[in-house]
Amino acid sequence: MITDMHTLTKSQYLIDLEDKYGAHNYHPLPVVLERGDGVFVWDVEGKKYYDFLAAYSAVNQGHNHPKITAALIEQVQKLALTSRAFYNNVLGEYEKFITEFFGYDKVLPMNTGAEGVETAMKLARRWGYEKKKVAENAAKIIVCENNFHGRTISIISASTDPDSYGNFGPFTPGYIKIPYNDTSALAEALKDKNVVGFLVEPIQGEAGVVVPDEGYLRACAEMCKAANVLFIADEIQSGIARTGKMLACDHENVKADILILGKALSGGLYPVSAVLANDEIMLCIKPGQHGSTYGGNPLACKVAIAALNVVVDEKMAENSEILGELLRKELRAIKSDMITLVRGKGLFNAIVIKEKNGKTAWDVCIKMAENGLLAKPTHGDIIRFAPPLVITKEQILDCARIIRETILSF
Ligand code: IF1
Repeated sequence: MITDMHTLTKSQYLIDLEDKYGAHNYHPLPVVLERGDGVFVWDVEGKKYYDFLAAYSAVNQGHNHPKITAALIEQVQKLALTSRAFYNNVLGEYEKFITEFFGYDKVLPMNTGAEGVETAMKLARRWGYEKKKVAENAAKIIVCENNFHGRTISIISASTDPDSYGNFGPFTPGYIKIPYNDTSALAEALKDKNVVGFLVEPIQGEAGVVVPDEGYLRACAEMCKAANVLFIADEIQSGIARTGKMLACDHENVKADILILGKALSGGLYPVSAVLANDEIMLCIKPGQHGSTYGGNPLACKVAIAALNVVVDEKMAENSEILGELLRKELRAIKSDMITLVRGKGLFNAIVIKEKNGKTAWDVCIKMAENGLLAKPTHGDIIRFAPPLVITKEQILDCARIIRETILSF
């Protein structure tokens, strides 16, 4: 029953609207946001919060970054969408910019991260048939347990999380699932001559910011090369300066054969994803064999150029590196048996919470929200901390104080 707005708080009224008229595919924290600016967001009651989730690392550049919004506003008043039936004056410039930015021959532009992952998988299979001469429909892709690559049927077919794949069968075949951070398991899987690709998150985000051992990515890349298998990096969440380098793979000087970007590629202003690869792989897809209505639209291109430029101009990777170290030091100094683990790289961090007096990670997030900091649990006991990369040292220390005071209040 929707009571009129006057008898309920505005937040509750809007929560009730979503409950009645929206699919129940999320369980959000009971906070109704209305405005964002940089590291801050405000709810409909005017309460101000630090945003420590940054839309799962889509808002690395801070909410409504002026240079990205300016690029969006300027282009939207000229030409937003042509489809790829025709050329336009922006796409080629963007393609040149982003391929030179990351060092690849070509880019295939898409919109959401999942579309980028699907595109990468199609490229790997096509390369497998045309270049590696794998028998038709026999191509396999190695993935890691506890991965998260998106929500489409073929992507959840690669998932080991029942919440992702449960009751959505039948599933797409052609995956080999191995433990993450385990090079011997990869070596074993690479013996299968039908393997065309190894799809991996350089740091597993949804799993709870799981950082693999030093050298894991380099070893995997070398093993894939030796086995003539494509190393496919899903940097949709770990990329764009989140971990203290432009790409998480940069920490080990690994260059993926196929690089998948999304989220902060647009700074949260517009859905933009991209798949980058060299000609030997990219040219396996011919005209009319893949695409999307909005893929590579002029608006997305201008937003992405601005979003990448501000990351470099404002040294966001360096800031992420330095302040990530500081945040972990502050979190590790909290004297509480509720925090059993602090882990991360750059400003991509998580803490593991041990239930105390019946209080869980969810209760901690509710209390942090009351204290002015927004974060959300993943997999029950893990709280991800991923603020916009424009955050300052003073703000990080203020946030660490809020987290500390909240934890110690239980
Ligand atoms: C939700 C998770 C994070 C991603 C990686 C591909 C995608 C994602 C490494 C797909 C998307 C989002 C999806 C969103 C919440 C969020 C999420 F909790 F779902 F798993 F960040 F960890 N690869 N992650 O993290 O990109 O299609 O969403 O643009 O589905 O709840 P997308």
